Amino acid sequence: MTVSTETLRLLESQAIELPSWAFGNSGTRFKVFSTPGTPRTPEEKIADAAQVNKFTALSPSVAIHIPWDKVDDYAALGRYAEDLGVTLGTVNSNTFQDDAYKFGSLTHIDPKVRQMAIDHHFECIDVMNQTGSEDLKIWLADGTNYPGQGDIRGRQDRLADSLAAIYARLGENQRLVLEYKFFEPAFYHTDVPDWGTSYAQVAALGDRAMVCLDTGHHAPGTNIEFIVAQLLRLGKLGSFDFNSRFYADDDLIVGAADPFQLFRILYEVIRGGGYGPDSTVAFMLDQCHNVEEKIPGQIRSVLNVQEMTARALSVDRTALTAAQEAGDVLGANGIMMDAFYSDVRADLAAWRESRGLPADPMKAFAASGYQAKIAADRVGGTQAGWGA
Ligand code: LRH
Ligand code: MN
Ligand code: MN
Repeated sequence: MTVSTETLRLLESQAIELPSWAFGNSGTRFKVFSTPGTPRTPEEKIADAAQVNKFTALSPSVAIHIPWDKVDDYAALGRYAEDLGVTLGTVNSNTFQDDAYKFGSLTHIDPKVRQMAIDHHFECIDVMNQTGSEDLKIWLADGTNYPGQGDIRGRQDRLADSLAAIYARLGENQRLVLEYKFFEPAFYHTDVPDWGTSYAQVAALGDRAMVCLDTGHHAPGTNIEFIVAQLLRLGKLGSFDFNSRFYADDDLIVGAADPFQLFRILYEVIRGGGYGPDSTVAFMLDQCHNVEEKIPGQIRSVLNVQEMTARALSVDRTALTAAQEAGDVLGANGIMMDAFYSDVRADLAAWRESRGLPADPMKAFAASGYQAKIAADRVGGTQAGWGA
């Protein structure tokens, strides 16, 4: 047996939130391919997300994006989710699709546009109050394309003011998580480009403001696990948006492009106290499935996180510390690599079965007939796209 009983015990409570938008059709700026059975409503997205949890017991909550998941009655949407065995999690704001935000949202030079963006966040907080969601996630498309286009410093000051207004509206059990991204859609400068800016902005707000780290939002070659270690050290790592990338913000299946990077990140999460029942770090996926099937794409993703967490938990930390203290460079590296190369799949399959879950959730979902059923049932209406 490769996986220890202690590791299995620690895996029991693992929870990875799914993004509702992963179940809609998505693509590149060249083409969006549609898939039979793609959800047409927020309810159908949640029903698909519930399938992932049914076969893996790994994803008990679903993140929503407003207005993509706009409904009349959010409390009813929450009850609908609960009937399917999941809850509604993070509420994501969206200030990147309205014409009014062409030159920015929370940073906009015009106070009327800024207020409109702040009001949108107030609306998101109202949604959270109805769904019982604890996290408001803010990602801004704000930025400029050309040097001189905007006053970089002034935009930072306006961002601070806008965030303070939003933060003041949060309830006692609610948090604000600020996501950073170094480019796109703006190409010269982005107003929250890196963890340092996000940290500076949230640190000024208070204890319930944290940083969200999306693994696809860094320049190639960035040492992401170092950022994880630093944010945990500072008590400011709020949440992850997991995905993987080869080139830019590819939003591919987590662990697909660079499994070793995922291992290193999860090791630092565990090392820094960011994993387990006492941690407040929220694990989420932020992915799009352009050419692969969406529900199996999400199942594969949560299993990748589970497998890599098992490997990261199995690092012999006592031996590693001893090797580090002795200056044993190759010994220390060997301990990390031993854990990374350990194949945990058979042990995890047996463990799943012992808990009444399918040994192979991918196979079990394929055999369930759900995909064929939704393809037959969901005819008419407009399929949800990346977003709505
Ligand atoms: C921005 C982002 C952010 C959005 C999501 C749809 O690239 O990662 O988290 O909310 O994509
Ligand atoms: Mn993201
Ligand atoms: Mn992204």
